[in-house]
Amino acid sequence: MRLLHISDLHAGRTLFKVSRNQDLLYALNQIVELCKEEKPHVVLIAGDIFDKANPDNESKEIIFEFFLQLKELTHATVAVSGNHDSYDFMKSIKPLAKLAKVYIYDRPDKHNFLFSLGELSVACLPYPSERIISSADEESKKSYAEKVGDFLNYLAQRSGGAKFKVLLSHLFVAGSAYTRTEREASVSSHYAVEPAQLPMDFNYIALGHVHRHQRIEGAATQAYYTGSLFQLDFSEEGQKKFVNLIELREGEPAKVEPVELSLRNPLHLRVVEQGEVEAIVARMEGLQGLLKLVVEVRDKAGLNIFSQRLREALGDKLIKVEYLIPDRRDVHGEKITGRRLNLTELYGKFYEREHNARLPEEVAREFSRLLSVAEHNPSD
Ligand SMILES: [Mn+2]
Repeated sequence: MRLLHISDLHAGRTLFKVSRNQDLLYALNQIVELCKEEKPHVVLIAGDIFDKANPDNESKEIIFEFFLQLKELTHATVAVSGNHDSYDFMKSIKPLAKLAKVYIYDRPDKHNFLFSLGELSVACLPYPSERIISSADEESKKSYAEKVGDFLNYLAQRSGGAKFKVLLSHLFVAGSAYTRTEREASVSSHYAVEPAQLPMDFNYIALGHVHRHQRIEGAATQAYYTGSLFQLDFSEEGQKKFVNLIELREGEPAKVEPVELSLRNPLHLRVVEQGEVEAIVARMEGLQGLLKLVVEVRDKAGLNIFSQRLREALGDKLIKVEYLIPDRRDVHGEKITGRRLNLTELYGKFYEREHNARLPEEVAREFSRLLSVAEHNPSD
């Protein structure tokens, strides 16, 4: 039995008002080709299919077209809602999706959670919102994470006697060393389910929510986040993207093979000093993808012309320019204050005051990266 696990498609995602649907299409085409070659019996989609609760028409077209392509290549696709998906919207597309052999589980449901196909059963836990989890277990004073743990056990106990059992869910599991930025930005420890709470009854656990590909350490069975299909924002700069091929054989642990996706637009964040536009452009020329520049301002008066020329030279590749203005004083040594400073500038000033040194490029870069995580919250 062969499965393909993908997650976090985020159709309709934008970055500084630039649509990322071409990046998504580029990934989906690779997934379709992979299905042609590897012929998985079932495709698992672990949530965040759409980026917004009310998806735009283009995004719906892309997803429905993808579903139709999968219909020809697999026996079935099983999908759960993520925290970005609207339960009601996902419910509304269920009947038509079924015609494409895509079986959607729109919200946590103790009666309707099990997908079965031959030797395989898939227990589905769509994103367990706090509201739904509390109403399912009103009496209990347990924490959110404990209630989700109970829900998982309930599903494990009722997943029947199929030869191969898989859990498909969109939730946050604590304890991975590789998810710090995502976790700090978008999920608190309150929402973190411990790896030990993942039931051992499953041959494989297909997860969505965290955008970096990783295996869950400390889980009793093989549990993976496959992560987003393309770099969603600058916090994911440098990250490679994957989907998982899974081979299930009786009496053996699942064989998991991550398959790397190529990226249409890798993201790049660079800090540059205001100076010769041509020199900066030359440094950026080799970069394929989308670029955000943080400019250390040297000549405020020339800034307009500078950024205009920068935009002309770099074109659509440049999607955001931020300015870092150093502390300036007038002839009496008084600070010149003009417009309100942005956060990067404020941090630069803070750093200068604390360390009596100019903000180093690496630190500025890291600050800008963290800021971009916060601005695009919740990116998971
Ligand atoms: Mn997501």
